Amino acid sequence: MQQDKLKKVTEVFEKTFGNADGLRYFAAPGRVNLIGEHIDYCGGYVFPAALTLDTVVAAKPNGTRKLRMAATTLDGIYEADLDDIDSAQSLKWGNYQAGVAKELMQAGYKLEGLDMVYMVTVPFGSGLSSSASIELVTGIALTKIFNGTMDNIELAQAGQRAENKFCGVNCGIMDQFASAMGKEDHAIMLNCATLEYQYVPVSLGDNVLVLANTNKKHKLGESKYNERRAEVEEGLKIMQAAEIAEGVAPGNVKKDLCSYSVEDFKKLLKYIENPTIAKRVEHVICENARVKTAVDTLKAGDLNKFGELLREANQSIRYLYEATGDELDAMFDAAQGLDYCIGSRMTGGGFGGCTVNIVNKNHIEDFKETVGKKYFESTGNEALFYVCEIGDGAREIFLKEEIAMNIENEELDGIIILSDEEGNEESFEFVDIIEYDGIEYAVLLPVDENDNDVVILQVEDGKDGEDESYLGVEDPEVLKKVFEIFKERAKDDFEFVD
Ligand code: GAF
Repeated sequence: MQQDKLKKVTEVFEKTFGNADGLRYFAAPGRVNLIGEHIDYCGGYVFPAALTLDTVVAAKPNGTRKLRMAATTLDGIYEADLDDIDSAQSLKWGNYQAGVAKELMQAGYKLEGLDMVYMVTVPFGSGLSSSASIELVTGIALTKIFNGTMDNIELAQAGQRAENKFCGVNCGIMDQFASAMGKEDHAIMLNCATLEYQYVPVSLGDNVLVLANTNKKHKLGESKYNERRAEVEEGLKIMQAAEIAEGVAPGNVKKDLCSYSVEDFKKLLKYIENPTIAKRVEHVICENARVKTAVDTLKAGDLNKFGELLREANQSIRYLYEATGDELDAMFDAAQGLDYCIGSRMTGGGFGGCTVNIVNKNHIEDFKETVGKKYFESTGNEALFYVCEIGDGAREIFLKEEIAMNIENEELDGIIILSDEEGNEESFEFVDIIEYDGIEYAVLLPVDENDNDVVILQVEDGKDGEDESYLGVEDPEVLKKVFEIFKERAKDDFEFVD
């Protein structure tokens, strides 16, 4: 639960930096990519979703010129001097944050020193973008605290630049975009050439997504990631030269590998002499086409076909792009032939990390046991499994606090008079109880027809015979969600105006 994470970062903040008054809290998620691998840097379509595994930060200005960073799972404080930010490049932990700070300063932000405590629940090196979640949470904390105006897409771009320039990983935009723009229960179909995107509900019927972690750490900088990028850049040059050889004017050649269709590829393949480059190009162009089909298939609810496309995508990244490795291959193989798993593929940068699997919800334990056992037999490694929940993108989070109020009717029915801190009273009518995320919320509508205020209160069960109590809800995300559920339920009884 998010509230537990806030409690934890607050405790560590107090121990590490002292007084926690005025702390602000931010969160940014990791991501799973459902399909469209290694094509974000080729102008392709990708289909990631944000996870509820995330990085949460508690932050507060410290009156110095230093970013002082601690983490709930690390000892010590890591410092980055805003006036000598490049020296933070050598930090073992904290360099992603410093890279983002540098990008923001270059964009004109007047940053000041900040004390920050991080809690990262995205497993490191698992291919689930812990680094993007750290970049985005740092970006949103710095911009919100120092009165910034960057929107989440600009923050994603700043995060990507930080990773490319400061941390030396030549990644595309997918991970940062998913972390910035994720939406609960939806995946994002993103055109990486234009950054146009659409949210697509991940409706899997009786199935859930299960992530299977190989426990083989994938570290992009040390992997063959940059080598693959260089290979596809060479592939693009060859395709462009091939177009010219076929009579296209030099100014009219395509700018991205993903602008070529599968038919273009078949026609121009004869110009690619190096078989390795030919395989890389084939993966990129066919994967891009596959994403579009997969998204249509998911929208149409054909889950078996969607699962089939996931398997195809895995084999493409395995045999054509060669970005998996023994552990990921063993994990994928272990999930084949199980009638309760209709799709499986590696996800993320590869060379270790996780597979994502579509598993019947009544067979999650069978899946873990069978796949874990087979994987152990092949590799000698223990697998880890997470049932994947799709959450929201980078945001500030607010502590729930008791608001000043006076509920005349303890039972919460009939007319309820609420008064604010100034003693102004208003009459509300209790109309519904909504359950969201395991918590009950009471919805109150104003009695006065000219008043548009809606009150949403969290219902706390009374302990030891005490009456239940009602708390104000400050988290705007929760208020939005509860109100949406209420609107949907009450649409026949009330007229809602925007
Ligand atoms: C990593 C990179 F960071 C992404 O940009 C993307 O290229 C991915 O690998 C492969 O699809 O996560």
